[in-house]
Amino acid sequence: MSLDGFVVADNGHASNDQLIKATGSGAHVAGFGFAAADGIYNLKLGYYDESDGQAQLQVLVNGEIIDSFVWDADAGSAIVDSTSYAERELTAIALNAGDLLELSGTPNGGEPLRIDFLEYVFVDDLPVV
Ligand SMILES: [Ca+2]
Ligand SMILES: [Ca+2]
Repeated sequence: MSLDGFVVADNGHASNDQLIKATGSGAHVAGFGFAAADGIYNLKLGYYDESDGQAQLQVLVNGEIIDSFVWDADAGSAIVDSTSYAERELTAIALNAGDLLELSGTPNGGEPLRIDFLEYVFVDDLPVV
């Protein structure tokens, strides 16, 4: 995984006790190569929608934006804990081995884009063309 502006931080609330967060203002990108088999996948992003900011995040595949959303639920606390934890699901995403997946976002206020995980679940084979 390449982290441009993100750092890995230890936090007991996160899975594996680790998460990534932005280190400053402006755009940040975390990217990694998709290493599993070609197919249709559902993606699930675990992150922390804190109450003291409205960060913005895009999910890209090979540079194409497939999702963009603002962290404006602000339902939980202003820090990382179980009340600020949120999930975003993207369904039926076609992925090929070697695709570049990127999380590109801008922190806001006291919300530094704390992301716990991005997982993918195989749904189906790619359609035959
Ligand atoms: Ca928020
Ligand atoms: Ca905060």
